[in-house]
Amino acid sequence: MKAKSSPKTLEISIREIKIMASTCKPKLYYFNSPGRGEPIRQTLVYCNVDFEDVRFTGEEWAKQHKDQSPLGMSPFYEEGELKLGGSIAILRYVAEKNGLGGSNPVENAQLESYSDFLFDVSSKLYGIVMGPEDKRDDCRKEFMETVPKRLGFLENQVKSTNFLPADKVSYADIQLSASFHLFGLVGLGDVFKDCPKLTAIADTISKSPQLIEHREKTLKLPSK
Ligand SMILES: N[C@@H](CCC(=O)N[C@@H](CS)C(=O)NCC(=O)O)C(=O)O
Repeated sequence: MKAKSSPKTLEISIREIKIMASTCKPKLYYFNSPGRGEPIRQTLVYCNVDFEDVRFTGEEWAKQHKDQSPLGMSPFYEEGELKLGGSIAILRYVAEKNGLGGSNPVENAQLESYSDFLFDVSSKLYGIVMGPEDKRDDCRKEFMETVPKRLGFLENQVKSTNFLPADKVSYADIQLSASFHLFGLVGLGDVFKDCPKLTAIADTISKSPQLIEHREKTLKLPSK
């Protein structure tokens, strides 16, 4: 019979994983498109984290990466022995590690809810840029009809603070700024026109020199 690990052994191995995770160059795996990977990329870039931005095609995903990912989905993240799947979990992890998480359980919960909201809203872009050609105009129309109202709810969440949801930059602000930039790139920036507070946050984040460089280098206007 195999010997069970003692609590002490377990404790050491968890500590070792933590040490390895803190010293290894992280790798973020996602398709060569913005999608659910982009807020994580931009958070890492904003925090000047030296990471490997592993990008692939659909074919490469199926052949090489799907089985390598912890939950069979993309994005996924590696840092030493740590393998993490799920875009919100990865985003939250890299943000907390780099000082962009919440300061207490309430802020943590608020951040996660805003992050989830922003992933949902941004997913409405897929039909417009990647859907069947003959359906794209309808998707665009639906986007313009529904997204401004949804963003209005988030706008109302920004009370007297400068950022989401407090006075210091968080990963939800980076994600907001990434969406704001992307919507603008595909000619949908008008959805923010009645959201002055969200626009101000996005503008502040977008001034980061490393984000400007990353966006210029990696985000191209999708061809129609
Ligand atoms: N809830 C997951 C959803 C991930 C997801 O749907 N990923 C898609 C790409 S955006 C994917 O991996 N598709 C390929 C597959 O399922 O094999 C997350 O947020 O990470």
